Parts: sequence; C-alpha cells; structure tokens
Amino acid sequence: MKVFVTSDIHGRFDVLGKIVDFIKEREDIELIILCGDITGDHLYRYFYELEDQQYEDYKKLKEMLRKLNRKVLFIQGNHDVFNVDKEDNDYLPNCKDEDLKNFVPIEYLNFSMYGTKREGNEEDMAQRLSKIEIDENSIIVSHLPPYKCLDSNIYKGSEAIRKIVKDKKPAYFFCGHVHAEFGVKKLYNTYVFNAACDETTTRGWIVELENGKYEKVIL
Ligand SMILES: [Mn+2]
Repeated sequence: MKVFVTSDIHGRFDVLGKIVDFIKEREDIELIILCGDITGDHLYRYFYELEDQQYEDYKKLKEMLRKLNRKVLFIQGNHDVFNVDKEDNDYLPNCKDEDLKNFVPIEYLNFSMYGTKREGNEEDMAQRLSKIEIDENSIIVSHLPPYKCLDSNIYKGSEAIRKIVKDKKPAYFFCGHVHAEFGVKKLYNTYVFNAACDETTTRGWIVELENGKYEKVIL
C-alpha cells in the first residue's frame, strides 16, 4: 500500500489545496495520513470560540479530502483542540478498519499548552504508552517525534516515545510537530519520517509500506 504522509497544515487551506491537487494526479496513493496540527490558531476570548473555529476548519478540511475518494487517517496535534465527530472513522483513534489495524495513534504530548487530556510530562507519556499495543508490524502515527530524532533543541521530541521505538521496533514511525526537521532517519529498527510542512513549503512523503521505498514530495 502506498501512503502519502504530511503534517502541520495548521488550517492553511492553500497548503491542503496543493496536496489535494497533487494526490488527484497520483492514483497509486491509497491512503493519506495527517500527523496532527491540522487546524489553525485563531484569535479567541473564550476557549469554546477556538474549539468552534477549529471545528469549522476540520469540516472544511474533511470536505476537501472527501472529494479525492481515498482513505484518510488523521490524529490531533498540540494545536488541535476541536471536538472530533464521534462517528468519524478517519480519526485514527476511532478507526476500526481491519486493513488499517497496524496503524497506531500517539496523540500524547510531553508538555502543556491548553490543558487538554492528551497533555502531560514524560512520566505520563511513559505510563500512557505502556498501555498501547505496539509490535514490529505497527505503523505509528504520532504528532511528536522521538527525542533526538528529527526534533530540535527548542522543540524536543519525547524520550518515552524513543524508548518505545527502541523496545517495540515498529515498522514505521510517522510524525510532524518540528517543522524545521522534515526528514527521514532510521532509529533502531524503525524508519522515522518527520512530514511537517513549514510556513513556506507544502511537503510530505510517499511511502510504499510493503518494501520501505519512499519518495520526498515538495509542492
Ligand atoms: Mn505541533
């Protein structure tokens, strides 16, 4: 299966538009993966106003992707606080699709920003990750990168995630969050892809899951 992985669209519909146009031409891509921070930061006085504005972004984004007629999987990042529709099977934590059973979401964060239940510290992360089933066939979709792997000194990845990669040896690890560290690296036995777009570049990776072949996509 060929997948297109991207991250950190941050509610920029021009960026998503470029991705949609690209994928239209690429019938070989079966699945689109978004590693979080999909909606925008908006000015707000009350938290619900931010949730509502991001919910609008989320609906618009879904509508744009729906026209492609491909499978989509997404997770939320540290900037996403909108309430995902309960019936939304594209949201990886809700997905029950048998062909996608190897995909594992990690939405936990090792810092606090909005006080959501996904946030915490490294100890919380370690506790939470210990409850997730991960093996050599797993394809992790995470917002945060592992510590010292496609992260930076300012935006540090997670040590607990790094330990999970070392111990469980998942097949792939897709992430974003650290915009400047778009890239691919082998960490222990796992290919780690940071798929983050930045303020000026729309980008991602095409990965053929069966054989590990990958293609960098800069739009
Ligand atoms: Mn982020």
